[in-house]
Amino acid sequence: MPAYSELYPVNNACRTAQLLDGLWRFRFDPEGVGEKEGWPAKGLPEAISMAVPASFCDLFTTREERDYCGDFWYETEFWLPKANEGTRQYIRFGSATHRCTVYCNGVKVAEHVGGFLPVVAEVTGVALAGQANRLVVKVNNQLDEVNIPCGATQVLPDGRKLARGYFDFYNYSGIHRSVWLVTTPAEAIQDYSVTYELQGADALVHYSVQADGEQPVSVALKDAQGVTVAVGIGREGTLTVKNAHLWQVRKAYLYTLEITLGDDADRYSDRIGIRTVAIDGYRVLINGKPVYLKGFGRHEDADILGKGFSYAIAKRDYECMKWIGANCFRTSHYPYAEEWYRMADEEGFLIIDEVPGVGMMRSFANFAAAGRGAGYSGFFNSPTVPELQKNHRAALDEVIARDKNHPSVIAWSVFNEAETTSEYAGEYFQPLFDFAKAADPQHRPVTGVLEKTSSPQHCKVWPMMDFICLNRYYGWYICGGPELGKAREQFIEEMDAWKQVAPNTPIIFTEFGTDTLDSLHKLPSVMWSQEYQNEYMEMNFGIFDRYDFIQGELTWNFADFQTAEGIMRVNGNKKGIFTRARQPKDVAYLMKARWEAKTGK
Ligand code: BDP
Repeated sequence: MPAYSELYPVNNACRTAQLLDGLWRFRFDPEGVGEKEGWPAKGLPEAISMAVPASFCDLFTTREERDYCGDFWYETEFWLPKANEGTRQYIRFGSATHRCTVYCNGVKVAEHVGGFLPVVAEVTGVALAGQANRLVVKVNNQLDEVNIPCGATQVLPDGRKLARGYFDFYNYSGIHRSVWLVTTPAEAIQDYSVTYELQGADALVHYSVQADGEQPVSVALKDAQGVTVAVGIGREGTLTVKNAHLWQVRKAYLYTLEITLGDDADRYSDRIGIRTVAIDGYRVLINGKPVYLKGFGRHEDADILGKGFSYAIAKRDYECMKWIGANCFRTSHYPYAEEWYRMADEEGFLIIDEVPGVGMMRSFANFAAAGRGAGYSGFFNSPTVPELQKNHRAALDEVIARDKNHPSVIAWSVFNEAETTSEYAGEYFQPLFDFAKAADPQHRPVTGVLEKTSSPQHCKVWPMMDFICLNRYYGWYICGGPELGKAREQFIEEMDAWKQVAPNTPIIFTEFGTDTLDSLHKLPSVMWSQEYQNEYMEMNFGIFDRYDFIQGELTWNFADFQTAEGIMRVNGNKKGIFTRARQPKDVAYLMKARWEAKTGK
């Protein structure tokens, strides 16, 4: 478990949560002089204003600022009312990409590595009531091979640094998610977890609460009408829910779990959904019933905001995903803002929750190498791998702590397109898979996402997976355009090989797609045209329908998204089913017709 509570901020009689979002002060620090010059205590000299939450990148008008790589600093102030004395106070960042150091009134209060999970800094005793408190954050967005996502930091002839990801999304950076000032009682509820068992029409909810001190804990479970349906006493216990309303795919039902410490010393409430997840042979079961996964790999990505969270964008995205008949998405290639999961809980969407284990193949265009099956760079036999593994494990630890109670989360994805063909990769991943399995109280399925080189014969990691995720681009990176027929044959050949080795393991396609310009129509089709995107999809659907053990199709990508510049990217990756402005390409209607008709297999 991370050293701090991952509980999402709430307001109630015992706790407060105040958003610190807005315009903060900001400056770049290319020489890394901030600490030496005393910025944590004195504040940032010659600062400009900066939106929080947002990526800083697309707010600027020069290339140097947009592509800035190195240290950069944020500053704001906050007040603690005098009435807060006797409480504990925390500053909680939804994320800071990719690593940060937090200072309050000049005192270092937290350091965190990893750009897509919360950072919690306790400021009790450092922040003073009845005065403005200075909050200064140093963030850094360099890439290397010991942190995830992996990449390199190149130094240009003029001395500027450039982040070069071994991955296909822009290295958007900044404070991407909301920042909260949280107060709790001195003795507080720190965490809770729930697991479920279905017994006929009833359900057992096993709960466990972590809290400071020795005070007794009690819990109450309320239904959607606010009626208490079960109560429990003690830090661990089982609630019996008669005639339970199950949380179902695209038909969510949420109960509220209310936790009380002592005689109202602290309270915490959360919405939970009663459901089970299991793999049975080649089927994925939710509440014991098979479900065929339909949906997307996505990105946190939008015009201007970059990777900054916006409820408006998330709302539009859920409406588009509902319209098209989807039921699932993968948080490719990193954990998303917590609000995404809370909304999925409400909408009944399924989530494959991925850590930033991406870029584990040394190449600036590894999507192309991976797509063609040409990748091998000796990535996992480097001396720095133990340090990488430590950070990778920490990300799994933190994401499971953060997301373990979401009914929407059905699986953990440990990596995307890692170089899984060497013995070293097997040694690297086995402990991570074991860890993820053990750390999750619900023991959800654990998986990873395989590129083309990771074939059934050569991949060392697929036997560790509860279901196998494949990214395949037959008809795009392999045999595109006039060779679509050949692509189909090769695709069948590969699926037959999987059938030989793993006929009883579900296979989920987690990527397949074509770059498509919404401006391009062509009869007959050419690659990049909307017509070709349709033909490619029809070919892929034909393959998916041929095999029983294919139990899901999550296409790449929900929407067009920004990447690094390059000759294979036209201002970003255009494999969206929707444009970056979230309007449907022609293929969206094809997918809607298929997904609305397809209820299972
Ligand atoms: C895969 C990657 C994904 C890329 C995609 C593509 O997993 O991040 O964006 O290919 O090439 O290699 O579009």
